[in-house]
Amino acid sequence: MSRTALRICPLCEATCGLTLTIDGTTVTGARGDRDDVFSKGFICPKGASFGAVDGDPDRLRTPLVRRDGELREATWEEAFDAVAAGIRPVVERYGPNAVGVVLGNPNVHTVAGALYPPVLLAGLGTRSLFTASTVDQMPKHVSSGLLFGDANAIPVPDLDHTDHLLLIGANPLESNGSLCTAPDFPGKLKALKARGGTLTVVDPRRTRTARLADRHIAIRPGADALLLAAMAQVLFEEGLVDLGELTQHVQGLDELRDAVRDFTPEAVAPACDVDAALVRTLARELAAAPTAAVYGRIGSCTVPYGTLASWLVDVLNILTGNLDRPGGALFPQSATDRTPRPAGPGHGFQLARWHSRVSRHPEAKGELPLSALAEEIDTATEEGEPIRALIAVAANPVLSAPDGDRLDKALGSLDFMVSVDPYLNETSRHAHVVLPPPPPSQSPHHDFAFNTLAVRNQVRYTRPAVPLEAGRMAESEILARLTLAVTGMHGADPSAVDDLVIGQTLGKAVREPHSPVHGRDPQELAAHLTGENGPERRLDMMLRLGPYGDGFGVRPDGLSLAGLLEHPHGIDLGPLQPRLPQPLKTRSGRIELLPQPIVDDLPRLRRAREERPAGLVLVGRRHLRSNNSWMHNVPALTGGTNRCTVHIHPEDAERLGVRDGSAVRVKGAGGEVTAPAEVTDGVRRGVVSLPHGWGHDRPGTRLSHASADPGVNVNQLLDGSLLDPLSGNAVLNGVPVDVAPAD
Ligand SMILES: Nc1nc2c(c(=O)[nH]1)N[C@H]1C(S)=C(S)[C@@H](COP(=O)(O)OP(=O)(O)OC[C@H]3O[C@@H](n4cnc5c(=O)[nH]c(N)nc54)[C@H](O)[C@@H]3O)O[C@H]1N2
Ligand SMILES: Nc1nc2c(c(=O)[nH]1)N[C@H]1C(S)=C(S)[C@@H](COP(=O)(O)OP(=O)(O)OC[C@H]3O[C@@H](n4cnc5c(=O)[nH]c(N)nc54)[C@H](O)[C@@H]3O)O[C@H]1N2
Ligand code: SF4
Ligand SMILES: [Mo]
Repeated sequence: MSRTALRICPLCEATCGLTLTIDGTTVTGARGDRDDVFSKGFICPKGASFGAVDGDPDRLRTPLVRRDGELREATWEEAFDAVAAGIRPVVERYGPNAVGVVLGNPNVHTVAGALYPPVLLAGLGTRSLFTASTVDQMPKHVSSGLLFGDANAIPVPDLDHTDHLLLIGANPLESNGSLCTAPDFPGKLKALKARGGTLTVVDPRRTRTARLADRHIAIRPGADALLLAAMAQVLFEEGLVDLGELTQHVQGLDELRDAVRDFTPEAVAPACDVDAALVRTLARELAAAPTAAVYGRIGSCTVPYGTLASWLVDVLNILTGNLDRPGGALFPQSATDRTPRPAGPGHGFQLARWHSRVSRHPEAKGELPLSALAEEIDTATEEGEPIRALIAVAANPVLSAPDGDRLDKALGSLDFMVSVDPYLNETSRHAHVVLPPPPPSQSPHHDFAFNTLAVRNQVRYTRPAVPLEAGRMAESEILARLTLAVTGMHGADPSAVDDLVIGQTLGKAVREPHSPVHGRDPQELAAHLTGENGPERRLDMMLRLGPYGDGFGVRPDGLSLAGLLEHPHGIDLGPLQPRLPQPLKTRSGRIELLPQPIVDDLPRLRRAREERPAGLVLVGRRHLRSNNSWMHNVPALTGGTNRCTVHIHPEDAERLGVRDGSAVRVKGAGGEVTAPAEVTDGVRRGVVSLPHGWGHDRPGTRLSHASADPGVNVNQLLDGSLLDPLSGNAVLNGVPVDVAPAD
């Protein structure tokens, strides 16, 4: 007998609602949920393969514990005993910084990943935190921190209403969007064009997104900050700056005008390889559009000037009056956001409060660069202890971070490592304990992170579609028990972690004058919480305290978990609305247009006007049926055009004697790899492209399909030394490489 169940898709940032078909406890089908308030039936090939991803026979079913050098199946009790015995002595002997924590991308796609790592970090007190953010969007956090005083206040392009979208270094037709949660991003771009709007794409590759555009600019990789600075310069020079409603909220306009004065289109054109006249046209089009949004993603962040480019994206939105207005770029208001405080000056955003031990990289948002993880493990200094134990949650840095070979070796040298991961892969194979979460069908879902980045305010929650299989442990419980084990409370009831957070959060809320529960008794409030378990009670609390919440009875029509459960397809909370000045947390209480760290970094960009790469440079790419490093084990999602090949322009191929399909050797500062060439004019001259997340040929993994067609690890070409200095973000694009036929 088959049945259906609803499940929000966790496989990318679009968060589509799925209707799963379930036979017994097996997911046998997935289709788009047409009644989903947000995704309205959209699904992509990855979502359609939910059953295959969920039911992969290589997923681990029980914990693994290393004994006599080998990972063997163990009970949960044995596994957590081993974690406590492995981590505590390191903390006690060398201090908390000797324990590293690595948080990978899927943490933003799970309830557990949103709710527990913050408690684990607070309890452990380590500064050795590394996450996927520093191989991704950290530059955007830093620019938002500097401009708005809040690293998480990221404006989102109003896709449904804008008249003009300037899209930089993003390929949503393959990625389905990022830092812009929009189910059916492709459909939204087509709708933009259908209503007479225009789409401009800046990308060194002629991507599927670029082919949809009215204008595609094949910029030289890494030069976007120059292009954007020149557009700002043109807006000032031609009197096109018009802040509109924003004027009252902005400071530093005159200083900004001076700062960009020497980034003329003529001065940047050679480095960008974009015509000066075209730069002027882009600026004029942006200013002339009734509404417009500039949006930048991976190609604008994972480059040497990532923070400057991310800052300039919002500078252009501000200079054209498009920030915080419908059709422009707005700040979403999520249902689990904290109760909005009244507008006014805040604490501001600080960088470099501490530094990494070996290369003295500044922290950003409490994190150190993932690029520095290997050296923080393998290099002794007088500054302090190296990392001797590691906690990795949903992370595969051996493939996703620069110089995987060095990290691979470093992980092998640790005193102790624990991985929370469903697979035995390139990273978790080094663990002493592997704690496998259940597959997504057995897990609840709510998008704590992506609702703060969504193009429409809405809220949805799905309970597990399939009951927890015997012997499985919910990922929330795994992370709660892990938290207890590493903070010296091994064996305590895992609900203690949730009770602690609930007690602290409510205790704080009742003291805040602007909170709907101001002055009430936290214990009385806690007794009102509903839900079947700790995570549900915490979701209930956040919804009720949040901007749409019932305020624990103050607004009877407001949101609560019970109310949300009555709407299995979600609740629509309306289009994005202007919110300024409320989101601002700068010390001035205004948007600080030209913050000092940006001023200090601009000379570097000035020098970049003279830079021209001598040889080829490398960029990445994503395939619609991929997801970073962990979906190559699903046969339904591999093969066809989803291959680990080197894209190279026909003219470069001919000059180098590279034939289509032949093997080419690509060499970078960190090493070399050999992969088949695909000669295509889909990349511009001077640029080659390899996808990331491949290289599944290391021994000791359990990835039967992926290891049969392993591909190569593009990140081996990097040595980890190239970073965006303000954010510590790895430079993954625009990296110099040598290319030659392999024979
Ligand atoms: N060259 C190059 N490198 C890149 C990029 C690039 O564009 N170019 N992109 C970068 C970006 S944007 C990112 S986000 C990073 C991603 O890099 P990582 O953060 O390492 O993420 P993934 O590669 O997705 O690997 C995720 C891990 O989580 C596990 N996992 C899957 N589902 C779950 C789950 O539900 N729970 C738990 N606990 N674990 C789970 C997987 O088995 C895998 O081991 O890669 C970066 N690396
Ligand atoms: N199918 C699929 N979807 C995914 C993922 C996946 O692996 N596969 N990963 C998810 C994750 S973790 C993320 S962060 C998002 C990323 O989402 P996107 O940013 O949309 O991802 P990409 O497809 O890598 O697009 C980046 C584009 O930047 C271009 N580029 C490279 N260098 C430069 C440059 O210097 N300047 C400019 N202007 N462009 C440049 C590349 O050619 C590429 O087309 O995707 C998410 N969705
Ligand atoms: S677009 Fe993303 S969220 Fe939607 S079905 Fe595909 S993978 Fe899932
Ligand atoms: Mo990412």
